[in-house]
Amino acid sequence: MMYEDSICAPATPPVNSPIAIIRVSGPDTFRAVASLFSRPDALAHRRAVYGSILDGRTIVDDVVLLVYRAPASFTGEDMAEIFCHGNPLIVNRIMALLLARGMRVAGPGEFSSRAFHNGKIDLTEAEAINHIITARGEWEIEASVRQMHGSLARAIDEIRERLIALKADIECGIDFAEEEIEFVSNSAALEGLNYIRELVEGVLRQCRIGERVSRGIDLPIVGRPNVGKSSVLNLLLNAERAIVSAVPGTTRDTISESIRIAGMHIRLIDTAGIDVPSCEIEEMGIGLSLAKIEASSLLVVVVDASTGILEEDRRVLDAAEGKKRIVLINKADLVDEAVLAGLRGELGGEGISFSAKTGRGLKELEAAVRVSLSEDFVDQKDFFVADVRMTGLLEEALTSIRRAEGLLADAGPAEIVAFELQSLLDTLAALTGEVTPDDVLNSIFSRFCIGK
Ligand SMILES: Nc1nc2c(ncn2[C@@H]2O[C@H](COP(=O)(O)OP(=O)(O)OP(=O)(O)O)[C@@H](O)[C@H]2O)c(=O)[nH]1
Ligand SMILES: [Mg+2]
Repeated sequence: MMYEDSICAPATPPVNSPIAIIRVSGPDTFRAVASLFSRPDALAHRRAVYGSILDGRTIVDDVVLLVYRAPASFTGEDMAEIFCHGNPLIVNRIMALLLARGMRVAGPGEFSSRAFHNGKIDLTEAEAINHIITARGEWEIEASVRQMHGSLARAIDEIRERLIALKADIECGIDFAEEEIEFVSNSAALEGLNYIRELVEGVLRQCRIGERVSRGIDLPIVGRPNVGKSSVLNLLLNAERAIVSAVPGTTRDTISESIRIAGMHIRLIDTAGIDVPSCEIEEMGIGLSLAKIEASSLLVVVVDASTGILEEDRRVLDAAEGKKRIVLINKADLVDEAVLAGLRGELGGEGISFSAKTGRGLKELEAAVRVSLSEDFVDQKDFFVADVRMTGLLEEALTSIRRAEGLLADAGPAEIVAFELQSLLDTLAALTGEVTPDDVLNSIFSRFCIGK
């Protein structure tokens, strides 16, 4: 698609910084930048040229100007990048000069949208680029970079190729129906389709993992009242985030904060102590705590070394049964080593001697979190970053595969099977954006930053 208008936008935030970048894209790019640059003749494809931006005879700033000739640019159009000094006043002034030359300020994601329409990237790659910018953990960045290089696009391609071949086989059977030659047996077709379903399920699973990773892994800190849960949270955050007091039942609501452990974005959740409630508010808080235990796959259970393991602690440990849990024997500073060893024995050898007061055990806790997470994610580091639209389409694809499987199993008419496979192909095409309505595309790209 050729766009007739040209767009420009700062690609860096409006703050004082050493350098800021202004991007320009569209057919008027070269004419516009050449007209405000001191060395227009030096400009050449992908060559960084040092010179001045001029407003008439006034020098606005000295910059490095880089131009890209279509189609060898991010958007696939003629493009320029102006590297000026990072003062928003300078950026605004250069922007004004560009606007005076007939450019328009780009909307959010408009550069990426042009790259998409010009066939430079598909939607899975566009999504990945956006994720590289917003990711909050190294793993997410790694996966996003792979996807920008086409990991998800290739996975979908493989599925489509198999599907096209299968559909062709089935259609062949339709064409030659009178001749009573069976081109593909129902059972062979079913087998082929089963395999395709497994591939789609695999992609969906990898997208779900990506979703979990980018949302952040929930890590609730649970336990009986007053064992030091809020103190543990504060220690991990290195901030006085939650109220700590000697009064049991201090925390009544859940408090969540983000941290990073082992390259993963984690949402630590402080919870109300689990006990027999003495009022309605406490009861609600305890309800929330139990819900957090239920919803999480990994938990930190805190017990109090100075009081020992009580009946209430057992109840919490039981509620966490079947979950991965890290037990902290907190307030280790108040007891001696023999007591700690005894408590660990009572817990069946489990438990890290911990003190939210002295920081003892912090390294072990982080290591334990790291180990649990890598057990969960080690084989799955190659997840995909997908938005709800993509996971929705994958679910739709699965439904349609199951329908086709049912038809094949019942030896249904080949025409209907082929029809079902075609609708499946259309769904897959929507994933990469080949057949995606404009309003959907607009809403996708509007989530991107301006200048991206
Ligand atoms: N000596 C010592 N005291 C601690 C330690 N951790 C917490 N405390 C004290 O234990 C008391 C309870 O701490 P909190 O962090 O409020 O406990 P909590 O589990 O969040 O309590 P609730 O919110 O009421 O369920 C406070 O007086 C803390 O100062 C520790 O490691 N050593
Ligand atoms: Mg608390």
